[in-house]
Amino acid sequence: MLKSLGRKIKDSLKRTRSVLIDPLRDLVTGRRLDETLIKEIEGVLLRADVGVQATRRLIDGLRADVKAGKLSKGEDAIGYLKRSVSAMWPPEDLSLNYAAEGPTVLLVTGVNGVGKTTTIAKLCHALREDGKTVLLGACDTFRAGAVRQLEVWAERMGVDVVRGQQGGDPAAVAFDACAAGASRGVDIVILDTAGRLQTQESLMRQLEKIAKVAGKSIEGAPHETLLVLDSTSGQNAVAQAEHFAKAVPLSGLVITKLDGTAKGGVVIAVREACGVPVKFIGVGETAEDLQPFDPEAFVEGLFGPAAESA
Ligand SMILES: Nc1nc2c(ncn2[C@@H]2O[C@H](COP(=O)(O)OP(=O)(O)OP(=O)(O)O)[C@@H](O)[C@H]2O)c(=O)[nH]1
Ligand SMILES: [Mg+2]
Repeated sequence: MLKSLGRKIKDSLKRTRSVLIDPLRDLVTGRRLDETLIKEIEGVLLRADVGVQATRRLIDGLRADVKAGKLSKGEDAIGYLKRSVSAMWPPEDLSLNYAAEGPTVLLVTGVNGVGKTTTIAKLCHALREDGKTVLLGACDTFRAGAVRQLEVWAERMGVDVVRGQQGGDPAAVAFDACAAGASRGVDIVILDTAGRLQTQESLMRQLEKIAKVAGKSIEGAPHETLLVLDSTSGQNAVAQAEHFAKAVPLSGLVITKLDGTAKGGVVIAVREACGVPVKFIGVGETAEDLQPFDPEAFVEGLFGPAAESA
């Protein structure tokens, strides 16, 4: 499902490149890789939202390689960063985890406005292109207009939505959606949920309940619990990933809005902070603007030479 398009990824990282690789190149060109330069590189990484933890590890490694005589020119730092960031994603399966039998249930969560519903529409689009049948569960019974928003996408895509009462129990909608998915024999059930802050205890418990109830309806569900993070929120996204991962077992992350931000370095920060794999990235507002996370294309997009303007 979904082919990674290096150019689309690179294009979406344009603004991030302007605070990361562009200033790095300006800094290192023709200079010796000494402590002054290392400190300046550290400053660029921090400003580009790579995060304190990842930056520290990368800079310590850089310093060690310089001490060991492996690197000496300023330009060497770029190759080092590219290699070290690549090594953060050893080969792992980043595709969706499908149920062995019966519908696969995807639970989508995250804080308010990060792009959950839009991501569901994009996933739905990609799955439909793949010939899969999809049913949506409108478990955001909280926000007025949330169900309608999902229904508008669903109509465009030609898929059905299971809904409940406004203000009703979202877990009940999850149960009904899974049950309907099983009885209709659909391939995928995707559950949309209301935005919740990671610090809202009762809402985090509600999320646990939604997951549990889905599992009562379909064995092994949810087969994927995807946390959606908005890249424009920078280091706050890291805190969200850490907190949600403690509340529910997450199987994947979706990092949205990379197209409009200079904070794409946050993908590195999130990776360093929690082991949950980034499975998809959002690179725009239309149904086609979802990309599978491709570490190689991502690192090339961040640190590689500029895209040709074709
Ligand atoms: N540029 C850009 N905008 C996006 C992306 N993903 C989502 N958006 C926009 O972000 C806004 C919020 O998206 P929603 O999908 O409603 O977010 P949500 O998490 O469901 O919001 P709540 O249900 O209110 O918590 C919308 O205007 C989307 O068009 C993306 O990858 N890129
Ligand atoms: Mg929503």
